[in-house]
Amino acid sequence: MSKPLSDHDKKKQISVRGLAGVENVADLKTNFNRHLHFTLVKDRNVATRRDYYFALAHTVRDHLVGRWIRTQQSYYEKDPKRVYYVSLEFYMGRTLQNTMVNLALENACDEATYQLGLDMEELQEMEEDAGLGNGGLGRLAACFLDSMASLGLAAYGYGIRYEFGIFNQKIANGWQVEEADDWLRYGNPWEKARPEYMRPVHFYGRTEHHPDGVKWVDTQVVLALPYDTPVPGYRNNIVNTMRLWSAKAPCDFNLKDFNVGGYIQAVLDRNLAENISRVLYPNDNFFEGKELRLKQEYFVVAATLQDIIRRFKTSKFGSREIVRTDFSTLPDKVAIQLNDTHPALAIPELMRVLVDEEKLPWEKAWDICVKTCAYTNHTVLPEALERWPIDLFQTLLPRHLEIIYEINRRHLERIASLHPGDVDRLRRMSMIEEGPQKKVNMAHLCIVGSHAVNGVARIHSDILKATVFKDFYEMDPHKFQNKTNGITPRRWLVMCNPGLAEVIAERIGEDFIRDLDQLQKLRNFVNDEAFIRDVAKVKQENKLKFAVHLEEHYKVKINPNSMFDVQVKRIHEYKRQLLNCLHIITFYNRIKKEPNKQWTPRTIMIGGKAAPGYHTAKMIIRLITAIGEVVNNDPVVDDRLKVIFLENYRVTLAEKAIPASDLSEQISTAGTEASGTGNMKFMLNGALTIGTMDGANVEMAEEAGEDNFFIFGMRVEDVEAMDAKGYNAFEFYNRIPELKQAIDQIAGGFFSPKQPDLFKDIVNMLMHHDRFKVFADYEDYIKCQEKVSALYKKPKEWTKKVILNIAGSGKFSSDRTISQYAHEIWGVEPTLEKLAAPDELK
Ligand code: D6G
Repeated sequence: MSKPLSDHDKKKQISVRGLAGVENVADLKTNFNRHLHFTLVKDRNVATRRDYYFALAHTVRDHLVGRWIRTQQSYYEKDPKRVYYVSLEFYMGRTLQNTMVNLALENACDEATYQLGLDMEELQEMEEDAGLGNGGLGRLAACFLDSMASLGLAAYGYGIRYEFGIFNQKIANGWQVEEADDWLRYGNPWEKARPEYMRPVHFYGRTEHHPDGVKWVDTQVVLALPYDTPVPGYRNNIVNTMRLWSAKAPCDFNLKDFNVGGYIQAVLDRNLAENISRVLYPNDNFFEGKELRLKQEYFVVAATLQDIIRRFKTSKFGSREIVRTDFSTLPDKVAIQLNDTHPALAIPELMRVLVDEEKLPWEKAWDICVKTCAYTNHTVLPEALERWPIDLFQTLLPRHLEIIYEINRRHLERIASLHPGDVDRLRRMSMIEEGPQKKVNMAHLCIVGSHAVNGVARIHSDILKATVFKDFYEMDPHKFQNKTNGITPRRWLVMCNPGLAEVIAERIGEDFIRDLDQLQKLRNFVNDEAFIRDVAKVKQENKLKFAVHLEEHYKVKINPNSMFDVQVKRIHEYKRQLLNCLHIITFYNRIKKEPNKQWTPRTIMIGGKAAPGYHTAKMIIRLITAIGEVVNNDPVVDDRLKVIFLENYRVTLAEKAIPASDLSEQISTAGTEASGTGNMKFMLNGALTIGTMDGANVEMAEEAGEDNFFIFGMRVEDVEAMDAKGYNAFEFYNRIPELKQAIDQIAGGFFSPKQPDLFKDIVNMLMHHDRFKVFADYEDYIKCQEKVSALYKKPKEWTKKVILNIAGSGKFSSDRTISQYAHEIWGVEPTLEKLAAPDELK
């Protein structure tokens, strides 16, 4: 009998990890040692594990450089239409493994580090996540960058280089505690500062109206310093740029005025200007009208537009130089995509540049602006919509406020001519909201200033047209589109689940990695015993690996044969982690009532961050940990139910948890989750979904077949009907004994014996003012969970449904999403052609 393969040998056999040619490995080892010596200034006697990570990162980075320079030069040579994806968030996670995957270097690096006596996975664990995002919106931007590079688009991501990303979540005595995310402490090997491209950004001041135009004067200047990060396409030699701006005070900051003796104070005050890029606002789906946030939003837009216009005006490569002065061709050369309203100021800023600086007539500038910009809406929750107080605008951006007023004046004039006398419509559609505090409605500004407005899943785009943006849809129906979100199969399959990628590749080849629709071919294997076995085996291996991580981390004994039932996403009332809690309690009570019944064991995991100022979300975390304390220590339950709160959920933890999950919880109230993208990651990685007909779940069920999807709960129409009638939590509480029991336990201190009224706010909310109608879906959810448990008892049937889900997940590749943006909004052509490898790599 041959001896079992080591982990290292197993990995080597995986073809999707790239070839480990001997020359390649020898070069990698040489370069690794060279970087350890010259870049890290260490040798093997003193090097730490982190030094080795950095040496490997620099070794891999070297392979990007030639391709990066070449790609960017080709854009100057060929002068294609460029796409600018502007976003306040880019939730990138780690970069090393992703780079190795896209450059086919993974096996070679693994072999090289192995020969050097190092464990590559351990080195990878040293990399900090680039956590410059809150959740779905920021991760979507990161997936889009991967797809845009993989599809050969001349695209850029533009955002802010926050010194502190999303906070690190610690759980102390069951409560969330925030820690600052000092991700740059040890340096970032993936970025390149470009001080030579620094740009000024103006704030405050006042406007002067002269016969020859408007001047914005007496402003305060902050410099925007760009840091470039390479974005490699999947094995096509293309490397695009993500450019993040960092705020820098000018050298004469605060020193110009009569401040004799104020030199030291002036230098200390540089912090004030540089605070602009200090920290990411940690709100998901929630608007907080803080001045510093408005500064961030203008900062990224003003710096980015200067770059866009510079590239538009001159395209210089060697002796060839294109100089453009006619701005009417701007929309032929530039597409600007606004990731939510956060970069909405791009619209008035572009108008300011075209009218005040380039001296274009208003009408012409407006036509260019609308043709260039497009807006993606990410939510219909009213508390998330940006509505900035006029006073803030007036002080910080006086010229932009004037421009918005003028845009609005013309907009209202048009409405008035279409609907004479309809004053209420004018009020509803205005960009300026009257009231005790006047506000600018940024969504209205975006719709009017863009040629395309899209939602992020079919149901969401339909809701936009029918409700929040109904008036706008009636006026300009041609603007409204849908672009169902997607995820990159490189990170979310090949990288995080190589075992599954490999068993798929063995059946249908590797082309599915660039063309995910090919997963459909797996339908042919749904009755193939060997394939069913392989898929189930990979899942079991992933679960065992994750169980080790959990046992180390949480000191709980995990039953690896239990169903891994996972809900990971930001903590939010509308996402209804509380409904999950009610199922846990119900399941617990049932086990206690009939301890000898054959229950399907579950390990239920919930993870996610609560915005630091969101009281209810923090209490939900406390409730989950409290339930865990009782359930996990109850000997009657034993290993049939465990409840784990996954601490510090982030991109890197998702990459470990999702491939190990059996059941994906996507249980928001219908009509509230715009799309979701976590849902897609689970589907692609072989979990079944229990979910409501909300967001992209609707299309996922359609692709997988409703028989292979656990759908429950109210549809949007039912929610609307209930709203019309009035939702009454007591009806459900009084009618459903198990629901009553669960609520009474929470309210009576069963899970918080030392502090019986700990959860009074949550209970009060659920009983009296629950906007998201948790109780109304309780009964159907519990019944649906019973079906899930029954199916899990039949492993083969379960895995067949898993296969049909994987086979149906091709639609949810961000390559499909980006191709649709390219054709239907940007007017550019995606390609799977490869760029020639740079000379040194031939
Ligand atoms: C990246 C790579 C570098 C290139 C630069 C171009 O930093 O090789 O020269 O982008 O920047 P722009 O001229 O397009 O701003």
